[in-house]
Amino acid sequence: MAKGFGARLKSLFGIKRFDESYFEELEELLIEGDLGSKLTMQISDEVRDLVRKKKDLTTKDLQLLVKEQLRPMVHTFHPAIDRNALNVFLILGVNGVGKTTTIAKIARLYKAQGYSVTLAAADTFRAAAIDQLEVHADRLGVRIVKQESGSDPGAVVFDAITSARARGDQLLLVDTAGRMHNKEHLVRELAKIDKIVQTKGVDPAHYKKFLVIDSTTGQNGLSQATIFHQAIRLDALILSKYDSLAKGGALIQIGDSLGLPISFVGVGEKYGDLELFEAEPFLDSLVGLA
Ligand SMILES: Nc1nc2c(ncn2[C@@H]2O[C@H](COP(=O)(O)OP(=O)(O)OP(=O)(O)O)[C@@H](O)[C@H]2O)c(=O)[nH]1
Ligand SMILES: [Mg+2]
Repeated sequence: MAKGFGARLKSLFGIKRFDESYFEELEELLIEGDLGSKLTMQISDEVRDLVRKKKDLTTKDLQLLVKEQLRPMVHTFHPAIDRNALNVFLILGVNGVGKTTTIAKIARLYKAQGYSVTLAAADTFRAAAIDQLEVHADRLGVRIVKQESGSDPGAVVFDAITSARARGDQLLLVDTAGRMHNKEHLVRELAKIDKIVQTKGVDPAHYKKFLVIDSTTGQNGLSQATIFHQAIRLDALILSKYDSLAKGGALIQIGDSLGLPISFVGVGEKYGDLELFEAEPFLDSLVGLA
């Protein structure tokens, strides 16, 4: 959903001629906004209802109505870190979505809160991926555990957990590959990493799996997310590149279809460009209220 969606919704709501073409235009806009046909019809029906019931309907009444329809579909998860244990965050996503950048941002966030953070370079598929993570680790002053490119990502994670524990670290952020020879290979690798974290006895309460979704991805984001969720039960989503043309409707659909909350939002390329996800401002900007 382009940023213009809220503005277009608002201008459509400014029209007071509620004839059939009005509802056609509304439905078209909602579909284009990636809200899906079911939700589109639901919202359109609610608007029809409100138009019948309420005289002197304002633009704001209509924006609030759409927001109320969307609210039950948006959930928030702000991960808490147990200072007395090793917490492991696995960061997943297809290539280029912003995994490595997001890891650096999360590392900075928790380091600033006084936690000791280590990065694990488990994207061993691409040589440059390890170097990229190392550059971030150096700049941020956090430790990195790595092996040679092409080595087994599971072995990197195994070592990283062992050494992070030995040092008494509180947060281990695991970078993973988004690209593999094929989908089956990727799914197998991820399942293996997941198994190793469990075998190492990391308490499920301290182990969270995040899928990074590029906010400019439309409908195919849902099929991507479904593959990851099936391979390795996800805990939450991270929206990256929300400063670009965000597809808000698609993001709502992904979260709702998979029953996943949203944790963080990336709003730029700098380390400080990470926000905790909040439903209210997200929904306000979506319907043009903010
Ligand atoms: N504008 C903007 N750009 C971002 C954001 N997050 C990441 N990027 C950019 O997206 C590009 C890809 O980011 P990476 O962190 O390398 O993505 P990745 O998922 O690790 O990529 P692979 O390792 O190749 O799979 C980089 O140019 C980042 O600067 C964001 O929140 N906003
Ligand atoms: Mg990367």
